[in-house]
Amino acid sequence: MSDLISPHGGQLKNLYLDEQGIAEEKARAKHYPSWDLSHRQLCDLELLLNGGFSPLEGFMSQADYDAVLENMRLADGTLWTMPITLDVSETFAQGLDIGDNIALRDPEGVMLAVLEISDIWRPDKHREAELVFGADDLAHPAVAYLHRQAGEVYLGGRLKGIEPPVHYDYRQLRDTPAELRQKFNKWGWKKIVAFQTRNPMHRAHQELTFRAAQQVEANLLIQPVVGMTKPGDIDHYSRVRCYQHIIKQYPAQTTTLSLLPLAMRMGGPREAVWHAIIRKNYGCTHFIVGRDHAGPGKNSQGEDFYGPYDAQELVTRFQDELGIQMVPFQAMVYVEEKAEYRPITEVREGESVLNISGTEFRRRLQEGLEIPDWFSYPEVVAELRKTHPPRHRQGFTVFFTGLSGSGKSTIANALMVKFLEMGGRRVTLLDGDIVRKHLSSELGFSREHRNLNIERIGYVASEITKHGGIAICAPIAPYAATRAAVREMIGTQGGFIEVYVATPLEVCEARDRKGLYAKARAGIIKEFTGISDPYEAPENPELVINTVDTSPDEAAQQILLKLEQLGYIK
Ligand code: PPS
Repeated sequence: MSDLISPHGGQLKNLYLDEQGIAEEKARAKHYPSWDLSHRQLCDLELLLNGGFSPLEGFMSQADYDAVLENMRLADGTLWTMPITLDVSETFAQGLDIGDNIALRDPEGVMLAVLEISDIWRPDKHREAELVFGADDLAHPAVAYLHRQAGEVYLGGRLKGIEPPVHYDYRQLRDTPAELRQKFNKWGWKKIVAFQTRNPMHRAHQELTFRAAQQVEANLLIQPVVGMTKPGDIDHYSRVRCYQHIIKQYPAQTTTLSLLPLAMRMGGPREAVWHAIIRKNYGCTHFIVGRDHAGPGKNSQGEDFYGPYDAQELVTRFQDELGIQMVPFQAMVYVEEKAEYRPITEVREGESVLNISGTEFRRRLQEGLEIPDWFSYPEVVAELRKTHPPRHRQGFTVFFTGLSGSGKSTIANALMVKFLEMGGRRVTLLDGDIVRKHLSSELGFSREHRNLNIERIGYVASEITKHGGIAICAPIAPYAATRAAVREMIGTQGGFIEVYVATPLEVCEARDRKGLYAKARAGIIKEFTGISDPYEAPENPELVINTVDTSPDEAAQQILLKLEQLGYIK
């Protein structure tokens, strides 16, 4: 382990062991308990080991954690605003002691580092949420992560690095802090202004970054986050292809692109200070902080978590001790008369200003509407259109739910035929009976088995949807929570249309086409939905159909009209 000193950015930690150290740790590791790192922990580990999080030398001790929460400083007083902790489950923590070593592994089981445990504690997560993110509100992605995903126990201690996490994507665009500093030295770059982003860049971003670089007479580093960003963001593969187009818009030799494997917390002001420290570690002298830096959006009351310039204010407060200079920026807008971008504060009276918000931009993508040239570059828009086609070219799932004998399968079959007649997308029918034969033949009708059955259907349907096809599912799916999970899984891939076939139990029972209700009443079939097992009716389905007064043909038509209204068919 060594500290690298460089003219760029001061002291840099390097927590990797030398060859001999690695061989020794590997030999000892067979006796160590192993912890499989989550995606977020993998991101944190990478930046701890390569010095991106200098001066940290491991996951935080309880003293550092408390000091960061209370004072935005480590226990020794060094400025640091974000807790970097290793959360594990109660089960894993049982039997661990201070002084123990644990092997930290990637999802394939490769040992990346060893943690020498110095602290074990159970954090008060409500306090952490309040102090770090300003609100214990699940609408904040990091608070939701804290309560829903993070383990109950934190382990602190020094790290001994074995090897960095592997990345197969965009290897030529990934640099460690030491590598980037070396490049800057080699290129003769003395002043470097860094730009952080988690979104595709359009003209306004190009203008803003270019002006920032001009203003401080510095070279420009575009350093987008490719670790974890806000749930729902555009995937980093698409974004990086966009950045590769954008980079050509700057004068040659002045600007470079490098990817940062950071797991963002969307922590606004605290996150801005943290980002600045990281950029200093990467050898930058300046850092752009714009409007609503690392903002998480609205809280559960519909209000912004942070003010638009809170981040700039907090960075200003620590400016003297940060060791990197903030370049604050106002929002850029397009001045129509002048056909140019300008910070909003420099717009003169009478000038008309054009702007397209992120939400409006996504809507236009989704609906295949025009995106004007003044807003973005045609190459960037084309790239995003490839991975985010308009709704009428996306896949979708029609998910029927309802009692046995309610008419789900009949309507599903009628609907499938209509889709086939229309052509365009491939169609797969996942009927209850078909699925139970091919995917779930070993399952019965307990709550656990039913849920498993629905999860399997959901998984297959999400794959079909992802690939642009149509999945029609027609299980009973009696439990609301499982249906919600399926909606969530499929909704990120394309459309999800829940159709509640609300035929009353008496009607289903009177029809009793398979003779199952009679058997259920006689107790021959146990756990029968509606008779001896529950059915939780959907509260907000896209469509409700009662087959008492609706024929299968009419029902199929209603669904087609709903799909048309939502934009999935055209
Ligand atoms: S679930 O709850 O969604 O997993 O059920 P599903 O896979 O749709 O299977 C329902 C079909 O299985 C037959 N069947 C039963 N249904 C409900 N409860 C019990 N105990 C039961 N045992 C067998 C029944 O024919 C259902 O078919 P449909 O098409 O719904 O009538």
